[in-house]
Amino acid sequence: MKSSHLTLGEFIIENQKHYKSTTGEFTRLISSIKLAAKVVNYKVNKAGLVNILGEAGFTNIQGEHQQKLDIYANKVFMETLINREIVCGIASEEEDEFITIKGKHETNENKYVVLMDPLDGSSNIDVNVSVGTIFSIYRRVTPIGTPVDEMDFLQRGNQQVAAGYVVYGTSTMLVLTSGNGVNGFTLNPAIGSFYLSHPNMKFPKNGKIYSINEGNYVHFPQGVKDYLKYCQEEKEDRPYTSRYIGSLVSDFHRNMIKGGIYIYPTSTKNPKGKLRLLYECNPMAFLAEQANGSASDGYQRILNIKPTELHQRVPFFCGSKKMVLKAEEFMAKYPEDAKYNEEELAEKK
Ligand code: AHM
Ligand code: MG
Repeated sequence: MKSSHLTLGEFIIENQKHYKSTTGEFTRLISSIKLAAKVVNYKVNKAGLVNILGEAGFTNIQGEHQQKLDIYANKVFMETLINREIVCGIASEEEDEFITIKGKHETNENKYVVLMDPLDGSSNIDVNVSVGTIFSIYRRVTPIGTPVDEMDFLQRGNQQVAAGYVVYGTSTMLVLTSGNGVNGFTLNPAIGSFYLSHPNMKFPKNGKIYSINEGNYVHFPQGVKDYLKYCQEEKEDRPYTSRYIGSLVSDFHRNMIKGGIYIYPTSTKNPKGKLRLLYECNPMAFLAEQANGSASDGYQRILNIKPTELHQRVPFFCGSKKMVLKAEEFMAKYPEDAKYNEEELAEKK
């Protein structure tokens, strides 16, 4: 079968054949995410037409304004996963606590937990700029049949079974890894199916795009300032191009195709960074590594960080391997800046 004729469903089934002891649970889980993504896609694309734009008047746990579509997307993903009883727990950027999913008879025999950012970059919706959904899947560590525990969610990113994102862009794509490379599927809206359009996606080893909110420059740590100066220098293949959408999924997607680095560092305004380890950085880091890229907090591999809380934030440097390495070289000159989460670790001890 030609790759372009392969749907996401068929692709998963074909690839499941390679795993022994498969129960079909994973296939059903991805198919639920796919379904929820199609529902959200429909709504996102109608956003200009219906009265769904604007802030809903609530704030999430981080005190940020939630847009109506955030709430909608959260509800759709939650309900789809809960109603189909295919996971035992869910944690979402939009929920204060994780959700335990009970089975019909109060027991739940499922082994996966899902963590997600249902609609990332939602401040872009009002201006018709691409947004995305990010998800991350782990096998629970507590016994099957018992209620899930926080430790099922606070696993290192290197334990992820699968991760992916949906970008609601000029076309809608679902990009997925289950630890065997990264594949991109484009939604054919006429038929409602995702087709394999970008098999085996890879970051170019090096790139010429840097993506960062430079408006925060004065608040950045010195290592980041030095790296930015390096990007702007007239030398060798530099200056690089600056491209920042302000929508992680879209910035990542472009950089994976063209070669580049995305940075959301610590700053005096956000001393631990802005992005969340569990809902944003870990899944994107898993995808990046599976696509020959790299992801770091400036000093260490994102996927090795031991999470201490659900809504933990970390600085994020992600993209083409050589660019991330270079940024780390600049950061290494300021080792004291690696201690951004020390106080939190001390509190946990
Ligand atoms: P969100 O989860 O509240 O949407 O925030 C995450 C987003 C990322 O998609 C994006 O890269 C970043 O925040 C933009 O932040 P800023 O406006 O500070 O540059
Ligand atoms: Mg987000």
